[in-house]
Amino acid sequence: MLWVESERSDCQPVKYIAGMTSTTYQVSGMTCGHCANAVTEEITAIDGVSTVSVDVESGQVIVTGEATAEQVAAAVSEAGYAVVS
Ligand SMILES: [Cu+2]
Repeated sequence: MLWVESERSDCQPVKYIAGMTSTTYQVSGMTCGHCANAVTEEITAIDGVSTVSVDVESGQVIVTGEATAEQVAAAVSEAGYAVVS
């Protein structure tokens, strides 16, 4: 019979690595790779942003880092597009 460790530990799954929270935004108006690049560049320029992932077809922009929704919306409109949600 196997002995199974049942002792409780303080270990917990790491859900959030500090500064690495990712948020998904819905952006309207992007139609091609150029649009995606423009949005990516503007959002990447925000302090605290680690990665930006843009899916042109779905309009989804996934931002990893500490940017606020306001900062992302401002960056997206700077690029010429709009955050829908
Ligand atoms: Cu385009």
